[in-house]
Amino acid sequence: MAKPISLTRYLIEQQRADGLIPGQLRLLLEVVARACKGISQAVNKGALGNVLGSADSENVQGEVQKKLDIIANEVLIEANEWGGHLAAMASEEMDSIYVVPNRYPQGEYLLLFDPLDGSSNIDVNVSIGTIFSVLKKPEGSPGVQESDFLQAGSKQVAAGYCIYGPQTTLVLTVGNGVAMFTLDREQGSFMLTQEDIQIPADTREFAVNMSNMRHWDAPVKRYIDECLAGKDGPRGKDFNMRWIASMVADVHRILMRGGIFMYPWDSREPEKAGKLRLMYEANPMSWLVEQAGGAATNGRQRILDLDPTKLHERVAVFLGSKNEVERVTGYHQAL
Ligand code: AHM
Ligand code: MG
Repeated sequence: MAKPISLTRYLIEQQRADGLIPGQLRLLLEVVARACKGISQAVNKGALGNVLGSADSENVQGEVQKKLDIIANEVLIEANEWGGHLAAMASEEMDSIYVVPNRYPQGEYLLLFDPLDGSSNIDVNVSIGTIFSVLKKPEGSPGVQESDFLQAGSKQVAAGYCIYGPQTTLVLTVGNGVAMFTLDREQGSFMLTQEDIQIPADTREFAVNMSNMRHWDAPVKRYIDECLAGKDGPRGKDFNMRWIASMVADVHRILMRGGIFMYPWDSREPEKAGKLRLMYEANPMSWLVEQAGGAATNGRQRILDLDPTKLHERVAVFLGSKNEVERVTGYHQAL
């Protein structure tokens, strides 16, 4: 059997092979992975660590924060602020950007994260995760502004997530495919367990919160109606449904066996956006999915081409198996 490869060794080999990972970025990814290990420990302790339940606070979106939302946010900031690789961070759980304090050296990267995705699953012992995205600070601008973060997803230099499930697994791209690392708890290291992950272009499985159906736009209703019609309908095949309500877990399943994930805009939203956040959720997941041969759109356009106008922008999301994403996108464009 081949010798197991640690995340550290994988990143060093990538750095040597194609220069996609400069030294500072490698350090950044190692630090993010270390922070995820810390979050994983807190998640595993659950009630024994007094980490379950709500805190007495709301985030900028007006959502009640869970204790673990806050703990995960702090772990990521504390791990990343002193290493000299970052200029600033932005998080789903913070109103504005967090500039690296000037007692530490400033690096050239920007880190964005959803520290604890799937918050509604924390207290019920269902998989949750951390999603992250890395951008380069635009050259020539002094200091760091929020506007430095407003870059299209196609500008990401690294993206990934860590899922805290039956295993703790880190999934990563730096632009040359998707690799998966499983946490070896005895060693305390992430070990490479799958490389070059590919999403099949066709699928018989969709993931969407069906309880919102009456609020959807016509193209989404049409797509789901046709799936539900099964083998006697226009699609000529039966479909299965899964909805974990943790984007990390739903996207992880799609990376492992295909499927389409949808969080469409619905008519209760005044802006034509969805629930999910462009910078912390949609962009990193879309890049991972595209790197695995899948597709990701907001129903009309490729997500990675969208120019963000604000940090906490929301977006409709359709991602996963290419032919299904193209089909539902085509239904929107045909309107
Ligand atoms: P969160 O970041 O506050 O946890 O919210 C995002 C989550 C996604 O992980 C998941 O796909 C979605 O919200 C589930 O929403 P719903 O409860 O409406 O089904
Ligand atoms: Mg989230």
